[in-house]
Amino acid sequence: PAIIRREDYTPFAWLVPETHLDFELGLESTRVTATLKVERNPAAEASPVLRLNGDGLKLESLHCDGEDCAGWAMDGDDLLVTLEGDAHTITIVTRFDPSANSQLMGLFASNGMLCTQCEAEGFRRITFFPDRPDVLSTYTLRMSGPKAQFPVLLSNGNEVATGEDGDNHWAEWHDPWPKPSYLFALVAGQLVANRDTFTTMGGRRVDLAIWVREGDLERTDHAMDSLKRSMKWDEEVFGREYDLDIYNIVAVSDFNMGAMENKGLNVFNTKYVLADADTATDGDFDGVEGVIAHEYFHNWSGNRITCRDWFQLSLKEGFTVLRDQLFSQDMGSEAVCRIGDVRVLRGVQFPEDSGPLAHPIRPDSYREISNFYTSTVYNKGAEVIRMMRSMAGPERFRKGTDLYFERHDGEAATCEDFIRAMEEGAGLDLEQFRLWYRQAGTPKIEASVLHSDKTTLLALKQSVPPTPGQPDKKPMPVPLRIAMFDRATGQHRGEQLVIMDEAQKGINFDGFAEPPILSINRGFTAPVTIERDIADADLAFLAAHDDDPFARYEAMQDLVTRHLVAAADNRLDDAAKASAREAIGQALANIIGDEAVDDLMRGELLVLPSQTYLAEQVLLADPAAIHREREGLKAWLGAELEDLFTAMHSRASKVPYSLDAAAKGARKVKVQALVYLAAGAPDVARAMAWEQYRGADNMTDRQGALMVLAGIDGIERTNALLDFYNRYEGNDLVIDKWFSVQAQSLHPNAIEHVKALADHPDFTLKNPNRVRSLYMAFAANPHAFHAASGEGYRMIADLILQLDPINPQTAARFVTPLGRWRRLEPGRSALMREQLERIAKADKLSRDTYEQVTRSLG
Ligand code: BAL
Ligand code: ZN
Repeated sequence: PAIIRREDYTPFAWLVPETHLDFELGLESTRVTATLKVERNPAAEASPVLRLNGDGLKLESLHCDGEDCAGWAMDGDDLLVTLEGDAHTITIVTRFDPSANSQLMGLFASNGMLCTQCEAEGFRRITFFPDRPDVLSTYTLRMSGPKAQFPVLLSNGNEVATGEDGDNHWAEWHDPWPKPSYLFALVAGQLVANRDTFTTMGGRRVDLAIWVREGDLERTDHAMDSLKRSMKWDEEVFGREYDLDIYNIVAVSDFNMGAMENKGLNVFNTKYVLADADTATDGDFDGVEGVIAHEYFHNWSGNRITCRDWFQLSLKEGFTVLRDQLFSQDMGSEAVCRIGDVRVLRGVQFPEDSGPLAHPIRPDSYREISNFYTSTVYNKGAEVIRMMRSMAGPERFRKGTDLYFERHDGEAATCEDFIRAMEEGAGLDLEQFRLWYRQAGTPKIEASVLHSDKTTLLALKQSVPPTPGQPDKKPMPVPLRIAMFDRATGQHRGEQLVIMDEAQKGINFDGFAEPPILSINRGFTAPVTIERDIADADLAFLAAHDDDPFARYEAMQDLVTRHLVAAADNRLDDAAKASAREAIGQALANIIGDEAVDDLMRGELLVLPSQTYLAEQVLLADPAAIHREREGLKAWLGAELEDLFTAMHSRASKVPYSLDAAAKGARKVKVQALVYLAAGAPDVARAMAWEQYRGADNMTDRQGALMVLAGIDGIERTNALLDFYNRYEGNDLVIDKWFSVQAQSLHPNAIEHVKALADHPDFTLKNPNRVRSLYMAFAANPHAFHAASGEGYRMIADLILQLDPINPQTAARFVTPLGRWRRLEPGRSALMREQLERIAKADKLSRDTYEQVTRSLG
């Protein structure tokens, strides 16, 4: 497959001011008549050839200005039409079978309904079209079909006419806002709506509707509430008002992504719409709120201003992720949200940045754009814009975003346009900062405090590691919030923002009689790794006393990480291990007993660094050794602090269910207590978890207890898994949890369990949520996936080969866990690589999987 390069961008030779679509709908056969008004683009180099992208389409007929079209040819899947004049009307008829569309791109059937997904290049599976984001067109659509089968007919914009024709009915929709084809959407099916209204700051009344299958209606209130809060927040914080009279959301159970921001008609994975106490965890509730907000915010950052080309994806995604993060922070706890954001970044993006798939937030080339919907583009993209906000401050940042929205409204813009608006609007000099868009890799900052008499020097060093295609890097501007704690008072004298923009830099501090304690990258102001020269006792001090909650969390993580990395590397003798465990145990005991900390934050402070994060800290990781030490520490802490954990669990169990922060925090620390006790006092944990399971009046408690029970052999394990399945049979999203809990379990037979689950009648490769629930959970299982025999790697490779012909986009996502081979100890490294090579040799691979496998081996 061809490589597409950012530097090769040229504007499209033709404009398509109007697009008329007529859909004759059928699950097994849909006919589309597309009428495109085209005219030469004065801003582009003239070409008589109009390239209309297609993907697997069958052309039934083609007319130019009402006549048979003389000059046309196929170029692969694309249709090339040669045109003499400056303006024409092209009419194209295509027909396809939505029920056979297992890729879930374009128009597909799901549970008897029809639904579209067009980003990034799905529209070309519906009709021939310049399927690129810089071709904006005004869409008018007519669709018709059997009324009994498709009683609800939805598309972008406003419904302008409806009618009946025997057993058929039809609807016409018009979207007044010009948009690229990737934002087109159509839905037809048997759906019911949760309806509400929102009045915008300009007084426009907007009819809101969330469309679901009939039995799901009662689980849509949280989504609706989240939508209204998002609309209000975007007005207040970014000055953005909604611009249509209706806003529709449709939930669909077969979906590759989390959701899609189609103009006026968002299509959502059911996972991010449906939530109630009985079936959704607190994490699920937060997920719904965050994704509803994200898609809504795209209406401005993505739809009103879209991307010139797909290399600019972070322009809309990074910015929109930042907007949804700021929203969630305002809705809940700022510190806890920030910790969650950083956990995702470290768990997914940092490994991506240090592996074979590393790329800048604005990539330079791709073969299949679906492979670049990555944590780098999304989450690191958000961090990059967050750094601009930290440097400018919220008010100047807002001036920058105001200028961006005003200057580029209605355009297909670039990352460079955004940076320029920030420079002018927020008054920042971003010349060197542009490197964040060009360079991949996570910068490393080394920090040490040098003290003599009364002078203190903070010595900082920066390096950016080499990544594929980028062996040498330049230092980038890294904004670091820093504070120095005085040992005499236990306080710092105010924090400062240091922009570390060189390879080395020294900063002087006066007036400390003793060497101060460094608190650095407070609030995680920069997406970097920090290596600080600091004693364990000072980390313990910061874990107990830092006034920045993120820095407190960070100190605790550092304390544990250092110990586990050294222990896994066999660098600790018994005495050193014992004293490190004592120190960690004391720090955890302080956290459990600290009344100034709320439970939501306590729950974060108690989480041990993940195995992935620990593996990232070393050049060649031995997953078995890391696992052994991490579990060993957990067991030691569980046994040593058994009374504290049982008391915390008992206290938190008295808090009744609600969605307020105190109740969510109580549920979080209950699970944490069970996790430690399961490792250190399994009999106690089994009894407590079984009691929690049986008494649960909400999914957080129930799933938390099930997760613990799934890892401990005993009749309770069998009973809980059976009860959970029977209780929720038929509820796909909850049965997904049942699969995940078992696939992720540290139970010694997890591999056998996963194999059996793959043969379960409820398992199917056709549903991405179900595939992920079993196999993504398994690939994240630190024990089973890394089985020394290589069985775990083989199972993921088997899955990729089986799934690739069905759903290449989802199959390609499973290559990532196998791409870690260069960072593993030699035995596992060879076994993992062997599986990548086996996939690479397969007869027919999709473009998606081919690209990821070759890059991973590269
Ligand atoms: N644009 C694809 C889905 C999302 O990021 O919202
Ligand atoms: Zn998005």
